[in-house]
Amino acid sequence: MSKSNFEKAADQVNYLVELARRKQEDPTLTWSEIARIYEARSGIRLTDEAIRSRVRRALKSEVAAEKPKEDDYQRFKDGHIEARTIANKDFSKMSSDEVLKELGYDPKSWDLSYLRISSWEKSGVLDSLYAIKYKVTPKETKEKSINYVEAAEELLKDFKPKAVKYPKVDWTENADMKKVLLLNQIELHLGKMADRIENGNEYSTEIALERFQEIIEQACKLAKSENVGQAVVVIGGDFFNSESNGRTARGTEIRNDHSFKHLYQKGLEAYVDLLESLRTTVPNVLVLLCEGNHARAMEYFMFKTLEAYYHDASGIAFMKSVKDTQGLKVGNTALFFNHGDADQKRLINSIPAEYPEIYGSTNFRYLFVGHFHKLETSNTENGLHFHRVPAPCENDNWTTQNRFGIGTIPSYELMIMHSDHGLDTSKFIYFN
Ligand SMILES: [Mn+2]
Repeated sequence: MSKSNFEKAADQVNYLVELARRKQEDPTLTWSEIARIYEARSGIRLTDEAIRSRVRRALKSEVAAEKPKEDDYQRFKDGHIEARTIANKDFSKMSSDEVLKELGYDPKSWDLSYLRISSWEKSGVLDSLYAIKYKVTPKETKEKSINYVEAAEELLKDFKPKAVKYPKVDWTENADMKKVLLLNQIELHLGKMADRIENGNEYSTEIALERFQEIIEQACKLAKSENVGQAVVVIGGDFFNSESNGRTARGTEIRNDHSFKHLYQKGLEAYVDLLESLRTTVPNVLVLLCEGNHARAMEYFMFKTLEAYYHDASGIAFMKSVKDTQGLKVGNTALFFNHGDADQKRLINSIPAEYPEIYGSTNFRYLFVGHFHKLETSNTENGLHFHRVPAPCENDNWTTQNRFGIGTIPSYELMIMHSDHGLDTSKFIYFN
């Protein structure tokens, strides 16, 4: 058997479980389509039957791993028990006494005070299983006199102040505020599709979103291991493949695999995932806009939607400027951003004119661009590092026909910039 692209066996199991979830969400998805999605990720071609049995095995192992642990059984001072378990019978059709017997309690001594049943049947490929949460109370405790202090404690134990929108942020106290994790423009081209038969590459919204998740994971891992105190997230850079009318910002017709509503929704969810993950890892997150040339309006709207979503959240800020070329000063380091589709020489020369204060008060200066989907880095004479970021997306028919980027490995570069001395760490994520 050929070697799979998965680093760990657990990654493969998780991916198979994810495929089961997709099949459940979209029953029109056939097993041979799932086999193709799996092949794109793993590099292994399987028959319909083989992928089906792998998914079934993965689901079984997941259920086994999630069976109740010791913590899921709790006996309280007053004798009542709260627990969770998994059953292969549908308790909803039974009487309380029958449920108690099934759970191993004598109905003469116990009352069933609470029961919640949720179906575990995930994909139709596994026999029905049910997650059971229950509370049983011993009969004799009812006659005991009431301890009001305990009763009050019991009442208040689940009391929580009004639900807050944002989760608790826990980062290390000693985060290094001089280190800035930079998530540059992500040329994801969400909606772009490439077909293996047509041009040798497989790309879809699903694959794009998987790659985006990988970027989130690697970014948080790097932020933790390097103890970074700040993060800069650049939104734009052809994150979307086209405007809502199915054309690029300049009018070129584009073929997408989903409608703009679907893509906007998925894109927005992906960025909320990213920002939530970063916000709980890094004390200060700054988000800025640097639009690409494919979906300028869609990217602007997404930036504004996220800004509104986070308007009263702590630890996250949105840059007021929405200019095409952005400038940011972090101590002795200057960060400039542009999509990179304008004339390169004019772009480089324009930076000190547009941002004289930032340019004149820093020693380490970087201009980050995207656009050509390949890594390019050079040091200009007047001390501005020009850096073109690579793209995590695949070539589609148009780029293949026009011979752009053939043989380029899709990738994304994570960087840590230091406020004293510029580029500190660079880590590449390769997708292939
Ligand atoms: Mn692009």
